[in-house]
Amino acid sequence: NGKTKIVIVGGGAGGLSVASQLKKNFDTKGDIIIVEPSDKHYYQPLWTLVGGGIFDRSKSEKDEKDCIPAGTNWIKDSVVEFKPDDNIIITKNGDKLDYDYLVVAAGLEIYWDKVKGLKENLGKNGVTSNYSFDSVEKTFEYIKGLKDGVAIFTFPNTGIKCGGAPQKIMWLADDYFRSHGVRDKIKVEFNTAGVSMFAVKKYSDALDQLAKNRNIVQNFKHNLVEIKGDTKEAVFETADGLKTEHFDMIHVTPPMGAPSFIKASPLADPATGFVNVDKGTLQHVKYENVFSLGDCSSLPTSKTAAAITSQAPVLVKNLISHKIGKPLEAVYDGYTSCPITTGYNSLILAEFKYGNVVAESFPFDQSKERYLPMLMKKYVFPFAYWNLMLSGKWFGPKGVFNPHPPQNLN
Ligand code: FAD
Ligand code: UQ1
Repeated sequence: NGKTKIVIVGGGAGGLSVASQLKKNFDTKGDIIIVEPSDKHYYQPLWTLVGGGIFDRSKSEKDEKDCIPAGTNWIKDSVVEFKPDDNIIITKNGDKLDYDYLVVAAGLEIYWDKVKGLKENLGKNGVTSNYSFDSVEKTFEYIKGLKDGVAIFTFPNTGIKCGGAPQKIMWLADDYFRSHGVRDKIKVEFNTAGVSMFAVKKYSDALDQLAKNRNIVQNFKHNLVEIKGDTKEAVFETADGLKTEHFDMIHVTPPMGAPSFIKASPLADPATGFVNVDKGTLQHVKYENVFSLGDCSSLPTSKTAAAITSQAPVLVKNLISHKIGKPLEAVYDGYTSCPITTGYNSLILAEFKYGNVVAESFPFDQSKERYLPMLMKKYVFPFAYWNLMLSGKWFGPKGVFNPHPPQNLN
């Protein structure tokens, strides 16, 4: 009937950006449907600041219904199966939905079970994590309450969303301990399964120097495998076998990866389980009418909301080009950004693209700690997210410049 039916899986940062940009800039002459099971939408980047006691967690949460772009349709259900050969998805309620185009933006799954004892102790016995709305408030409670002892911050042996977040909260805690006169009685440790502080050398070097200056113990190739709540012990896999350490508080970044329903589907990259898309066009490598962006995609860049500001316009442009029979010309360069809070008044703003090539927006050296980007993290980015990005008007470093020429689909 000439109508184009676009189904978007996931109403998070990526799904809603795409829905809004499609709706705003193109007359799709059809339906944009968002399948999203959650009543709530979260601005997860705020969780670092909530964990640091700067904002209340309620500021990171809105009702999903108030975030769904006008003129699009929300189906409150979750997808359990993809049948891309038949252009169908199947939902938990048992409904079959057909589509002309499918956009997959279902985020990451957090594997809380993969660290023994973590689920049982989360929010208790000094064990916390900024990686969930439910536990994030405990982080500041434990930071505030610690007067002496050992504070451990972990990084898992999987890829994660926001590669800097495991240490952002450590730097905030270190600053808090200092300004409250207890730092010399607390040992602060960064125990990472990785081999460096950050994927990009420029920032990694700056963070190594900072760790020296601020007396942080860095333990590389330390993978958290177990939490013993009653004795407040953490067990790490290391090159020399298992190592048990006592903690008074521990901030855990849990292992995470592709959602299982994606992993088990024909859309998955067999190696990683993520939706297997072309790293430039964001089109699926096998199914031409399937696109993906954000954390659940195979795009080989650091998974952030900032990255989505560059991915969404590329996806939308290419989807429309495909629809009108034109070549897919928009190309994503891998842009991503990680605002690393190094204290309550300072931040290192990492920005880079594919190949870990530095791509900074400002005319100063962003690997130096500064106050201005901290103000952006606290006020500009949350405002831009809620008021501009979710409604299709924020393009990251490009600001509110709209890269789409309006286009009629028919
Ligand atoms: P999400 O925003 O996670 O959305 C996924 C959506 O899919 C969810 O609404 C979910 O309910 C839905 N879904 C899941 N399963 C299904 C299903 N079966 N069917 C349908 N829908 C489903 N990014 C930055 O840019 N800067 C930062 O400073 C920053 N800091 C961070 C700090 C922390 C502590 C965390 C946790 C994240 C941080 N991020 C940061 C990362 C950022 O939040 C994510 O990269 C971003 O939200 C990814 O968007 P997404 O749409 O891919 O996934
Ligand atoms: C960004 O655009 C953004 O989106 C709202 C963030 O919030 C999640 C960010 O953290 C960052 C770093 C950006 C990138 C934007 C600029 C101006 C560097």
